[in-house]
Amino acid sequence: MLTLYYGPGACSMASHIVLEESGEKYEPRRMDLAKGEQRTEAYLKMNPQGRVPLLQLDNGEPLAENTAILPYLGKRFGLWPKDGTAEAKALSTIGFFAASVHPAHAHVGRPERYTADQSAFPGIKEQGLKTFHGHLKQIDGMYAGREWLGDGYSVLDPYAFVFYTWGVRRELPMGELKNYTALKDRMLKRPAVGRVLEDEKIKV
Ligand SMILES: N[C@@H](CCC(=O)N[C@@H](CS)C(=O)NCC(=O)O)C(=O)O
Repeated sequence: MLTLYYGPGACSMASHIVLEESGEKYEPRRMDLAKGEQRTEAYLKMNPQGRVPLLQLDNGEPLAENTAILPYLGKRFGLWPKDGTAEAKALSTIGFFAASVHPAHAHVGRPERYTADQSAFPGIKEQGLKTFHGHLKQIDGMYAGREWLGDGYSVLDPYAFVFYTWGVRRELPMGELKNYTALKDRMLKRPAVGRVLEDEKIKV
């Protein structure tokens, strides 16, 4: 059985949604990130980066990083393209999300990662928010004229949905992003998404 270590409202929500929709029995392990549960010795043995998500595979081995976990879950549950070119495009999108969109947001919430000089925090946060907002606009463009980022619903869409919830959390004018907001509304119609939002206590 798979075990998911996740933090409420964190990027792990994408894997949480996929697992909840899969119909397969899995063990959800909630982590209190504010209390630093991701930095305990036992957890760091599984994921030396001290981050969620972490997926413990059927054989007990840990798998870290959204860029690996989401394709793994997608292949397991039929939410991943089979064609080589489509797969490369999906990987390109996941790379953009993990390497650009997510770190932009980290500048807002975790400025201490980028400088020890606390007087520089406001500038880092402000620029991070601008960059993050710019990426959300890009994602809005990616949804223009389509329901899902791939040929059908795939693991890319719950991942995109996570960043929408972060935009709401940062009080960005998300309603202006019409295509992205329509994606959010489509996601909210999925019963598993409702269950995950309720469990993680996230309002969107
Ligand atoms: N590159 C990692 C980043 C994961 C990550 O930064 N997770 C955040 C939550 S969104 C976390 O665990 N933060 C806890 C911390 O920084 O202490 C991935 O994409 O899986």
